[in-house]
Amino acid sequence: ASARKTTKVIIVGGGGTLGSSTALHLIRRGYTPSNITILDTYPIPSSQSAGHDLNKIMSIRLRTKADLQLSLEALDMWKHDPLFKPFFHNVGMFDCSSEAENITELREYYQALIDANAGLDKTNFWLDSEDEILSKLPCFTREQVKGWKGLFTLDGGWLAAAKAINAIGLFAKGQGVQFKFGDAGTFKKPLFAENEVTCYGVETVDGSRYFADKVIMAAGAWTPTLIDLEDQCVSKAWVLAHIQLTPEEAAAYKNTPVVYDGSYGFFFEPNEDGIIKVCDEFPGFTHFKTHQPYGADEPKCISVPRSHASHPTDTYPDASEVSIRKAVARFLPGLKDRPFINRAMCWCTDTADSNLLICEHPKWKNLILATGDSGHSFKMLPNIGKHIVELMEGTLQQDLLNYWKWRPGGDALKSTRAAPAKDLADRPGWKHDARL
Ligand code: FAD
Ligand code: FSA
Repeated sequence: ASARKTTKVIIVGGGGTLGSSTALHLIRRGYTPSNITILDTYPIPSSQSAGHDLNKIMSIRLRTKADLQLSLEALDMWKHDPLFKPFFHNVGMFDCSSEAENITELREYYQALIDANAGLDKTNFWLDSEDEILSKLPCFTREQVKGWKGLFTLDGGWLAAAKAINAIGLFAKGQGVQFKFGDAGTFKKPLFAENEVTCYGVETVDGSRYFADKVIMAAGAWTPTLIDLEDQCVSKAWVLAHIQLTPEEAAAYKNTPVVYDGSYGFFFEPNEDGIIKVCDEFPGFTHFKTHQPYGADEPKCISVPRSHASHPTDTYPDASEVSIRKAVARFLPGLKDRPFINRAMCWCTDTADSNLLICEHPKWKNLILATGDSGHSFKMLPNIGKHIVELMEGTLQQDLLNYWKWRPGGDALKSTRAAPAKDLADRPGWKHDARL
């Protein structure tokens, strides 16, 4: 406990999802807030964080072996923790399809949830008929849901994502955490003691130097561009679009569950301003460039994010417009020709097996990686920081240590997705200025 009072921690990317969660759990565990420094390019909630969004899906996922534990912990905190509760819209979620193969997979997934022996039979239901589906989705038409089947979960819904990170930021500021943003908060390189092994701080782009006992690298999709991760993470963009509804239209969709179909994408009920977010589902876009992260002997080919925040005039590929329109036609046929008011790309970083990468760097003591979100980690905002702090303190449970260890090899370009990501440079319609 006394070590917690005096240990200094720097969180690179502390304005984002995993980083802000880490700051919260350091404070909750008794670290002295003024010994915690959050560095980020943008003020918290960082506008280039993957979590800087109207909404994200919450549901129990079983994609990796750690998912059951992590999503049950997260669900409990989204429901009951006073800091997070206001941001969970527990409207339910419908995972569905009308394709035989996908329906079989969804049934297996439903069965796996029941077999997990976590009481999930009380909150998960198989919807097999149009009537059952329409009872949960009254804003859909019978014609529209013909042949659909799927899993309805009461544990699901959506998270007001940027607002939840903002709430952590306000709490951390109130407690006296130190913040540096802009060039003063943008990581340039780690700093090492004379033995060249013990990391004791960070230099930022403006030349400032910050010193600490532990440095947490939680820079999301940017992490592999900052520190050589030996190809364990490949950063990829996904896309989203917004549709503006009138107040009358929005009222018709109020409290609609999140609807997800892996062959199309997903959408969320309108927010308080009548805005609906729609995403397509696909294996992501890379942006490969020659780049030398710290620790690499020479420049290498790395997928480098280009954030919407830094490049607001960038477009997305024509194919994205087509597939998001297809999702709108599937879920919201009455709005299929409605203009999109915002389009954006949002960056995550995949590992080969979709497990996170949360470990001390094998070469450098006290430099801790907290990344490899694999495009599904927002839902863990309330609890992931607890495990990052456990790793830092050497008390992380053995199975999580093993899933999240340094593990070069494998194919992070494909990861556990249907196909490898395609590069933005080859995608017609992707327009951007020359600046990186
Ligand atoms: P981020 O939240 O992106 O944080 C990284 C931080 O590092 C940022 O704040 C950034 O500004 C900062 N940074 C970058 N470079 C530097 C530097 N040089 N110095 C200092 N700071 C730096 N997950 C779900 O659970 N449910 C969903 O429904 C869902 N939907 C998604 C939809 C889309 C379109 C996308 C793209 C992702 C979605 N995700 C979802 C995934 C989720 O958003 C991510 O897994 C999660 O937010 C990643 O968190 P992170 O902390 O690793 O990265
Ligand atoms: O339930 C979920 O974890 C949804 S994550 C949403 C998403 O857009 C993915 O569908 C996509 O494949 C990528 O991982 C980004 O996040």
